[in-house]
Amino acid sequence: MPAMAYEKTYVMLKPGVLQRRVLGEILQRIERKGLKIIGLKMMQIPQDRAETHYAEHDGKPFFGDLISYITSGPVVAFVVAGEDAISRVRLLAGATKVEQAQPGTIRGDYAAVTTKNIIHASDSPESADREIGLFFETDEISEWDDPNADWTV
Ligand code: 3AN
Repeated sequence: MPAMAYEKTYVMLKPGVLQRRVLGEILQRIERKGLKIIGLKMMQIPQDRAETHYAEHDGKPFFGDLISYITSGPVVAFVVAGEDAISRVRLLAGATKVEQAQPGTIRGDYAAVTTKNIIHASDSPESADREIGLFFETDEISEWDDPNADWTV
């Protein structure tokens, strides 16, 4: 198994989370896992930034729906840090396609439609750097000392 690495990842709860009043439940799953929230905000994403964020999907049949959904209301965005944070949040999130998302995962438990699959989480260190830079200013991220580090590393 490759060595673990301290990572930061960009996590975004899509519109629908606020309307459904499930923000706390989803955030709790990330905190309970022992990951650290080091950035947190609510925002309405402008169209052009949404297109930059999802640029790899430009031209795919679901691109228009994806952009209109992600800009349809406020999202709640996080920078999450911890050992192997990228893959751990992806595991908590579950598979992209809702019909493959296992019960017990966030998508498996909260999403019925793939385009509206409730959560975004960076898929690589390169994506994480790019996405954190796209949505967070440096002074919006606060690293903090963790007195519970013995439980999480
Ligand atoms: P993930 O969010 O799991 O990294 P990506 O990057 O392939 O998955 O897809 C980005 C977003 O595009 C997904 N969260 C989902 O909302 C949407 N999406 C991806 N594939 C499809 C699809 N086949 N049909 C509809 N929407 C899709």
